[in-house]
Amino acid sequence: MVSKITREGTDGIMTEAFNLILSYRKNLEMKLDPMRYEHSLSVSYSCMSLAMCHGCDLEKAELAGLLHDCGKRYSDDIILKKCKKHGILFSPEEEEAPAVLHANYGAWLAKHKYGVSDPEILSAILYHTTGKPEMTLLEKIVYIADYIEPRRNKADNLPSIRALAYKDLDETMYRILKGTLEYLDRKSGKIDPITLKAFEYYQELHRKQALKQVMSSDEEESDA
Ligand code: DGI
Ligand code: FE
Ligand code: FE
Repeated sequence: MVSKITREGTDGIMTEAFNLILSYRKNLEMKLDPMRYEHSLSVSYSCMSLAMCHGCDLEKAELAGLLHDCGKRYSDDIILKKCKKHGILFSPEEEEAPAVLHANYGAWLAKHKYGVSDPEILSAILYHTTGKPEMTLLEKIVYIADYIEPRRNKADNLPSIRALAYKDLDETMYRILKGTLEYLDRKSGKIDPITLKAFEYYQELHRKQALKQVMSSDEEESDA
């Protein structure tokens, strides 16, 4: 038997933030198709587990994860029209890669329809598809949770990426962006320059880290 969610948390405390989460869930369940809604819940929980591991604010992670795909309620064509109608900024390159536009529209909806004013959450929604160089902890958590959430089944290397996500967020960004660019190359998809810049940034971190490891193992050998 499925019991109703009580109006109190398990420890008896019903926070305002949790109330808001429950009302957003109800709204998203009506607006999104069932699998997209399920994915949104799954990303929200994955964000919280990554936030626990990496020391990020749990409430922000939960909310950003839940709303990250709130813009994905229409086809790419309609999303483009909505962006134009509401004066939502997007680049000509984004117009050519319309799969990324639900993030722009989603950040706008989060601000104007869901009343989210926290710039960190809005930015995590805006960059959840492309990534960008020098991402904040919350931005990386949402980007990565979107890829590794338990119901996702997009890539063969998911098990190793999932494990890595709980150890090293920057290296995980590098691995996911590399896979995304290879995927876009295979299907001849237009690459948004910001996706490429994000990849180059995390590739550089990956190289520096690899070099550091070689140097320290050289030092260990010469000490022996
Ligand atoms: O909305 P989701 O399906 O949960 O995931 P998402 O927001 O990461 O969108 C995934 C799609 O976005 C995936 O098919 C790859 C695509 N994508 C990411 N960067 C680019 C891109 N597509 C194009 N055309 N260009 C990009 O730079
Ligand atoms: Fe998305
Ligand atoms: Fe998503």
